[in-house]
Amino acid sequence: METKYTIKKILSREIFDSRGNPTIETIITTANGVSAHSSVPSGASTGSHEAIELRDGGNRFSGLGIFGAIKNINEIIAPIIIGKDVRSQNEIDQIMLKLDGTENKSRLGANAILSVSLAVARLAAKIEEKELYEYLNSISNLNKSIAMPKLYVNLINGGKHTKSKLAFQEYMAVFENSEQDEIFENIFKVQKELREQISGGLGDEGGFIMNTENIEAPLLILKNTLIKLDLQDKVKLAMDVAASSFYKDNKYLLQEKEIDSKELLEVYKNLVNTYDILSIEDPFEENNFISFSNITKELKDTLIIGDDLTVTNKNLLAKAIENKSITGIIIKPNQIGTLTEVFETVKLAQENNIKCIVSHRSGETNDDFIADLAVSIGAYGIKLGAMQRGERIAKYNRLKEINSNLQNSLKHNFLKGFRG
Ligand code: 2PG
Ligand code: MG
Repeated sequence: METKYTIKKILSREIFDSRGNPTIETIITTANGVSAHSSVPSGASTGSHEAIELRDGGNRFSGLGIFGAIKNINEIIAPIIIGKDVRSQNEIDQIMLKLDGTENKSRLGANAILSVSLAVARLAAKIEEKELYEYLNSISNLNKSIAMPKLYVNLINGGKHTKSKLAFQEYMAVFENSEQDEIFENIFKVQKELREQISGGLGDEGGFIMNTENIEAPLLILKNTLIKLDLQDKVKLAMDVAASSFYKDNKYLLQEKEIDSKELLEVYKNLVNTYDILSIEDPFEENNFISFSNITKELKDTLIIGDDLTVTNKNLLAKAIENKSITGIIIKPNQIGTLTEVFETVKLAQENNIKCIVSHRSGETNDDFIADLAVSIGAYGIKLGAMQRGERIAKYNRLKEINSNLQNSLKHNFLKGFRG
């Protein structure tokens, strides 16, 4: 029997991401004519164990076309999913996993599958008249309540996100999760100050480009800026080194020198001694669980975060837990391909006290799903780039909106309680 929850139509089309590359937008409509959309992002420094992003190859858009993935949605996924109840997230995700039938989603494409998975969730929330973060929390099967994450603001871009010689990919300032209005103003102040000091343009994630290969220079400028603005007690620093991108033949190429993992560990120890570094992401190349364990053991006060190491995959996370390789994990839906699997990975992380940091990709759309996702799982943090490019701003603005919703409902609950 058809109800207001019955999926009636699924339509995908080509749109462009923030690098101007083709990506997918999917719009799903129910029997009563309500629809919701989603679109998928794309990485530049992708982990080699990520689920496959299906691209057409050939000449069109230098091979980056996604007509094949769109065809898979419209001709293979849609006929099976149409008629399902939009609230059956798990069932729909499982059907797509079965239809694909591969380990890494190479048949249908993780980009195709994810766009359907996320649009289904957004549509169900809409019909249930719930905020997306509330709905996600209710289906996530996690023991965490909703909460605002710390903001990881990527202020200086290097690595594969620029053409500069800076090997480390991201230098972030981490703003604590209290007093959101003050936080947004502090981000504004820091960016304004950096704009005065750095003459380069902006990288893929909206952070400034510094004309240097000195990996310490960004930390120094950030430290001095925070001191100048009297924010040194409220803001910590963090890095995504993305070490696989400067690793070759067992060596890391840093500032024109080849070093091994032991020497690289010494580099990190020195930096942590000099700067207030809260976390280091991907300090070693993506297959080296042992070097990750060594740094986790040595730098007890610094979070060691897996991204390319774990690629939001629960089996790789289990391996990282077994080896005590990390204390934090990056959660990127498009690394794994379905919302159900995202929740499974988050669950395993939370059960093992591994901090979750939800993250955008360097190639983004204006879709703000990850803001709701981060709040829904009570994530420790969220990575959204700098607060100065439209596709990043979309997510900051959604977080701001969620924050005022939460504050209003707190007030509301307080008043209700007060009135008895
Ligand atoms: C990362 C991401 C996002 P990309 O390495 O964490 O910052 O970059 O999307 O290019 O993989
Ligand atoms: Mg990373």
